[in-house]
Amino acid sequence: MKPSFENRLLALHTAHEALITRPNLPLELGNGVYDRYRHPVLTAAHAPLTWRYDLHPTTNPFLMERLGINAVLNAGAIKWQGRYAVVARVEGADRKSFFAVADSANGVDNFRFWEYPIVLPETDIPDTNVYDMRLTQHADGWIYGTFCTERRDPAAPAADQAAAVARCGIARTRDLVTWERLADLKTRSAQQRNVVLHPEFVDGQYAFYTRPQDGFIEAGAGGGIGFGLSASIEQAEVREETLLDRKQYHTVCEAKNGQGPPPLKTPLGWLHLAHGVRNTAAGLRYVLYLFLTDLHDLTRITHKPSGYFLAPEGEERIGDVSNVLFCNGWIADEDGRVFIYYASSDTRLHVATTTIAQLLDYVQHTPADGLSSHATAQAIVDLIDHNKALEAVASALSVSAHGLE
Ligand code: M1P
Repeated sequence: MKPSFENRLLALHTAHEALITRPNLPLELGNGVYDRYRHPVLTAAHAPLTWRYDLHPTTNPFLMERLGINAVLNAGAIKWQGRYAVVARVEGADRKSFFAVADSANGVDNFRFWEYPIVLPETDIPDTNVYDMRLTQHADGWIYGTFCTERRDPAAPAADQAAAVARCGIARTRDLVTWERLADLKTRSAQQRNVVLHPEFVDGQYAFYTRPQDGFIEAGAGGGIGFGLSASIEQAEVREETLLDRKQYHTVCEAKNGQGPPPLKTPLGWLHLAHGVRNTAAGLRYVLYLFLTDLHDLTRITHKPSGYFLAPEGEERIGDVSNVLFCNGWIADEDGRVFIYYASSDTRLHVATTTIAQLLDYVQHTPADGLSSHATAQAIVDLIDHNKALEAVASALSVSAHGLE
């Protein structure tokens, strides 16, 4: 027998609450750099029932889902009123993404969406799709969101309904509820994605990490993560971009790369998290990597470990766009703990936790990419020899300790 409307509503509500309040524990052992967690922190199923269902028996007697949610992914993040808040990219079944705030007391579980999603104001040229907001608590007192705004390419022929133009949209808020939309960022590049506002003024100007690209998918001649200044934020314009981190042959960012969240200021420099992309027979593979830039010369990389820091594992490998990790939000607590919010395969959002001390150790002491198989094998030989030297010291110490007995 079909359950009554009331019973089905109760069952839906019970399942939703159980999902949202499910504890999330770190996976055992880990790699010493960060801890992964057992469950994602946000999925499509976390979207409130009120967003998806008409809950009135007269207008929805079957209690069917009216507005499906397809995925919850790439989220900006910020510590907000003592809680861990993310502005997630929520993608409807209709393929349109929008932003919505969810927060949690401990940063690893019990994330709950706020009652309403954000209805972002538009510019004179309405966005078709907006996504991947980076949140920057700026020295000027505002919280800025920089995100990708996508519109159909006006030059594309009618037969081509896939060609799009991606630009950087900018909005600001003081409470994560009311947002003021500013003009889109102007740069020389035909397209921009993954644009991030630096949290401090640089030479009295607003500073942006950019990712110039020729086409909608291909970065093309846009050689990597760029950096540039703008006198205004209301009419932001970066006239000159300096390449900060280039894409490079046979590395994890051979095809393209992009800045993740705003960098974290540490005593040793600005700590950056970025994504690197390479092409494979199975399609693009997105992984996350770290690097450190000089505290004063923001375009100078001082440390860059080889390879990836975080790559898709297990169920993370599978989703709407498989083999993808993407991160545009992290939170550093005053006690040094760091919460990294990363999405897997354009489908769900996870957390990994670590500390500034671990991340700095990782960036300082992981060898840089030697750019050849020979160099990689040699780095392992060096590590083995280092460990053998320690063994020799340990056994010498043990011999002399026994000798003293
Ligand atoms: O599908 C993977 C990612 O692709 C784009 O990132 P990038 O511009 O670096 O290629 C974005 O659409 C991102 O949202 C998505 O996760």
